[in-house]
Amino acid sequence: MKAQDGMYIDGAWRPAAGPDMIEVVNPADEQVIGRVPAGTPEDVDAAVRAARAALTAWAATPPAERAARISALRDVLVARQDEIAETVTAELGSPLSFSQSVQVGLPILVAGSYAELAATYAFEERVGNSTVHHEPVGVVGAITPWNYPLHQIVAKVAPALAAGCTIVLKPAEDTPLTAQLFAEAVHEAGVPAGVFNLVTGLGPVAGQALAEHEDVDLVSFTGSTAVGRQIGATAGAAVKRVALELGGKSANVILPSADLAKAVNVGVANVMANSGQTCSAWTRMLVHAERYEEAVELAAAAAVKYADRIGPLVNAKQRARVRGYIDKGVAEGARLVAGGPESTEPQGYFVSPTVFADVTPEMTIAKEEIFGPVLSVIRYEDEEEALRIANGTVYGLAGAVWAGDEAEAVAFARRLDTGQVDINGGRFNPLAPFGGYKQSGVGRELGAHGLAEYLQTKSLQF
Ligand code: TXE
Repeated sequence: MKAQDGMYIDGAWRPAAGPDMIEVVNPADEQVIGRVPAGTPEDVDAAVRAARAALTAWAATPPAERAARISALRDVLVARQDEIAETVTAELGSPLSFSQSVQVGLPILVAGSYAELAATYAFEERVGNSTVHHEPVGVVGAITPWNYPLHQIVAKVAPALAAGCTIVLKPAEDTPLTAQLFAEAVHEAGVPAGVFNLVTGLGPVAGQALAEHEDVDLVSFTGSTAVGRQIGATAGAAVKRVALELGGKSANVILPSADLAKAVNVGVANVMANSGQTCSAWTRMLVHAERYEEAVELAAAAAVKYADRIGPLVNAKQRARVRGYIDKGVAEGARLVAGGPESTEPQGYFVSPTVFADVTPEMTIAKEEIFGPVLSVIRYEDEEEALRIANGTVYGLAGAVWAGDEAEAVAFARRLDTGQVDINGGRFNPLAPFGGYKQSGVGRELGAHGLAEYLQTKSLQF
């Protein structure tokens, strides 16, 4: 695979400060497909200085012109979508059709929505005798994970550009090639030098240097709760803005009046998509006792069909982690009805689509984010118990409610402590805010709420 051997800083690819490289591995066959430089604090510092130097001019650029650059960026992503999808598949392992439709398709929609929002957002408003100005926060440090390599980048960079911020991106070390293609697209789109900068590297080195850099005004992080906690603490100590999009353990609540087969099949598809490496995945399926066994059978049958359709997990560490959870599920007494810790593939970091029945809310697999193709089916006796179980987690990122009547599902969804709920299946909306209640995070991405994360307000009274 094509790989740049430098960092994209101040509008050009520049040699990295240090000699170390990171190997990029294809998780489907465990072969090395490229190498990118491992950034040092020196690289991060150079990128932050470039972003700072570009800030005043970009912040003063009329929103319509910023919108034109984001629109051009979207067009380049469209023009290069096949190449990007192939790269995502090579370094993450997701099937090519999924890379095309979701991994690249969604960020194209998101970029388009921010081109529009940048042009139409009320950056200035009159409130009583005041004028309120929504101004860019400043230099943004964006740290992104590997599970949706392009989407996670676009969900931060597009609103930051729209707001008039400048950016330093540190993408996940597992998927840096997609990030390099994104940097090329930014360049092709004519975004001025220094407005967007890319430093590849390891989390505890380049990521930490960016999160701790004193000239970064806002850190926007998506990843594990453990690292998010640390970044939040560092930002708190420095009194700087932070946005955290962390883990989830979302509930798929199937109410007795729902179309059971549809709810179960869509629910299983949701968990198996991207091999379960989705923070918003509906990993706990809640079914009424009366239809519980029927649901378990449907779920097991549906899961088996994904055996030769899902990709591998991103790396050996994630596979070991997911297998560890499956072993724990068995050890704690859950009933394995599909899959298991092993895979049928001779090579690659595959795990079989797995379904557990008789899962109770106290079990580890019902409490912790597994981040693999593993579904827990949980029984409830009445609606109040379903609500207690659904809300009985430290997380609150997403979820689903199914009922025969939409109003019934909506009423239940309003009682869930979670940031986003799909009613009877739902449909992706790039303008709907996405983010966590409780320990799933701080702040929102997407739409006008996502843009507001990158703004600070100034009021003038006269
Ligand atoms: O995450 P990390 P990992 C969850 C999921 C998964 C687990 C571990 O449960 O199993 O996290 O995944 C950078 N300072 N999610 O280990 O380490 C790192 O380089 C600054 C949920 O891959 O948090 C990468 O760019 N940055 C999730 C990013 O943080 C640091 C998506 C995420 O990596 C750093 C991914 C440090 N000290 C995992 N350490 C979601 N919410 O979608 C690492 N990083």
